[in-house]
Amino acid sequence: MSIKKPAPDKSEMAGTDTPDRANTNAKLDSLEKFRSDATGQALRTNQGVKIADNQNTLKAGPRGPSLLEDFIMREKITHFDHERIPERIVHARGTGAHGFFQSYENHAALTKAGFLQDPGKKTPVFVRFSTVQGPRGSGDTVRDVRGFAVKFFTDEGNFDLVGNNMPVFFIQDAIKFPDFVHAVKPEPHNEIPTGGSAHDTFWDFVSLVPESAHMVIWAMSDRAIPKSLRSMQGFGVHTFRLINAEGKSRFVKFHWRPTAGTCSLVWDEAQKLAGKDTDYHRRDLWEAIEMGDYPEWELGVQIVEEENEHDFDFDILDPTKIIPEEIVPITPLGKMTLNRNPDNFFAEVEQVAFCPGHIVPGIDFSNDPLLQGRLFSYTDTQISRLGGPNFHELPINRPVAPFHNGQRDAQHRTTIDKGRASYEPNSIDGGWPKETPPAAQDGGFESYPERIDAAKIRQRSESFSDHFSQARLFFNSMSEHEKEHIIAAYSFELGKVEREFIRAREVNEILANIDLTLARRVAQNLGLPAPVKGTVEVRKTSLDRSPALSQANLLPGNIKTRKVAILAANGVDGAAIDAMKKALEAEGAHAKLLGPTSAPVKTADGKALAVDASMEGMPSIAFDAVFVPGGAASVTALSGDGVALHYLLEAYKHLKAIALHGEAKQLQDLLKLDADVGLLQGKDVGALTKPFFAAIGEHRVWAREPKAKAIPA
Ligand code: HDE
Repeated sequence: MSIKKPAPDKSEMAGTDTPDRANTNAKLDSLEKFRSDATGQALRTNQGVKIADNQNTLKAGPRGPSLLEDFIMREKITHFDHERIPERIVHARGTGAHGFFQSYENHAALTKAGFLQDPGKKTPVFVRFSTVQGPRGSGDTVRDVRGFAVKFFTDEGNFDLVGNNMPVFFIQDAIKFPDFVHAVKPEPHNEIPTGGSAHDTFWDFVSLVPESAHMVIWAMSDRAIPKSLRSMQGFGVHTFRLINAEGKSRFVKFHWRPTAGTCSLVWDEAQKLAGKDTDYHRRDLWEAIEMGDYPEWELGVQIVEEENEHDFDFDILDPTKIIPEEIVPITPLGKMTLNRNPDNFFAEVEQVAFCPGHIVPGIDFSNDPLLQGRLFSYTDTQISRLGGPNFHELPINRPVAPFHNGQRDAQHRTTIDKGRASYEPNSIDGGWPKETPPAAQDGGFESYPERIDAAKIRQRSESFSDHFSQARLFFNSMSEHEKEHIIAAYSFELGKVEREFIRAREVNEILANIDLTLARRVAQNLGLPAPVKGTVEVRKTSLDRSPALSQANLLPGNIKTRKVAILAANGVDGAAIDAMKKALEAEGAHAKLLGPTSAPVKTADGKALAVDASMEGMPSIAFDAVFVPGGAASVTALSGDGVALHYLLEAYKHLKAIALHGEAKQLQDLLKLDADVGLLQGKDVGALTKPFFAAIGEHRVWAREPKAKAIPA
């Protein structure tokens, strides 16, 4: 007996829905925001042929072999077999969003770049954030540098600002990049570790390469575990040039400053999140945009006049150096807002192709040897990653400015070029397309005519030789808790290094040259002898501290978009929930009601409240703060619920603000937690909100940290 294709479920056929099913479908329909273009369309092959049966391969009889002639099955499987493309060699894990950039004013005095001139103009952008070390599927919250790549679709062509969330880099010359990346990537014999630098090859390399010292201390700081992609600064890293219509060039460093402030996770939280929610950063960005909490960054530049190029005690071409903001303040240029999630991750986030060489008239490169090498690398890598030189035709990469030239053919060409002249000059197509002299209105790109008079030589400039002063400046500029985190991070990472000589080299030849206390504390944690002095002489520099480097000074002064968990069980005080929710909403913050399970909880006065999730489903690590409303029965239930107690202990350990209302004070006694500026209790929700919100606004209760260490992880 042959087995027939099952008859379609009648309830799925239009017009035959049961009333219940029809209701559910209508509801799901109205929820579906990411609708396919194929809605209402017949299933067809890539050749446009309608498909009658998508369930069964063509076979010689119901139990017989499959037939090669089944072009429908072969087309489908062949396409599937080739669905993956090579992931990025670095920055493979990432996510992206669309938005726009708007200039604050006309910056024509600084640059002729059009998108920085008309304040009324909204230039579309696409941003991709990434980690560096891990593969596509690795965790978001690992200790790593974050990529911060912005594509501006300007009327004069694409400008890519391909930066990071740290202002310096590990190496000074591009020729060292493959060595650095081989050292930091998972080790070649066993492909371990995924998404981290706590392993021998990384520390072997950086302990042998002192120019990495400054970047490594940034990577051991809280900057490497950002709270969200929305709370990261971005940096162009290299020195660039801005050039105005008169041809005047100035050196600049690009900065992105999030209006939501800059802050980080704590280490235990970051590690747990990497397991409990691999997509934590990706999800946060996605949800913020869906909710209308559009993330914003201010773009600014530090400007150095040409004649002041050599005025610093470092070389502005050296990518391992910052220009401290206290020496050259940031001039704000405009604001970027991200307001639209991608429609398709692969087509947009995966296929977007950035390149520092994508610049527009009014912007130019400096001679930073790392930047110079990058100008070659990015286009080259896209050719193997995206399968040929036509990646600029992919929708996410296409400039809004039209492109016409004599480039033709190659893999994946989608433009149908017309005409016979694919060369220039020509006379048979009227000479088109033609060059535009730079001096003309909307003139063509012109490189800055920098005078070069030098020997062809392989040599590092002597002005690049101070590797420790700025690492020391960074450490000295940290608040006490940030310093402790840095010591803990070096100790953790080096503790994972198997070879003791590598640990010792990092401590004695790198850390001891940055700061002896740092070196000694790390040595102590590793059981190594304390270094007595550094191996290189300390250089005198013009600045000892740069407060702009400490995240303690970078908070926004509000609690906008912060997330608060409300823990409740049956018998909860419903009015307290309402009051807290209202107060949070008024500040632009968000609350989620969590119960022991996903079932609704009953208030003391008998109302059923739908919960957003169970406490297990949305752990404390996904929130900035916790509120426990009163209600005797609810608090008694939570007191006997291990998940609820762990919730509070964990939030306490991660230094989050906790407000206990009414009877919920019992939980503090039960868990033996000392009240502090962020662990508050009170009978009146109205009175609780002020100190509670102030504590949330401080991001974390740093003063609690020594005590929190005693709480089991
Ligand atoms: Fe990259 N880098 N990089 N890099 N980089 C890549 O290009 C490279 C460097 C950065 O979201 C690759 O398309 C070299 C500094 C970001 O798609 C590759 C050198 C900075 C992204 C490449 C550097 C960056 C990349 C891999 C040393 C901060 C992700 C895939 C000379 C200013 C872009 C790709 C995205 C990606 C090469 C150093 C930022 C291989 C040779 C410094 C944000 O071309």
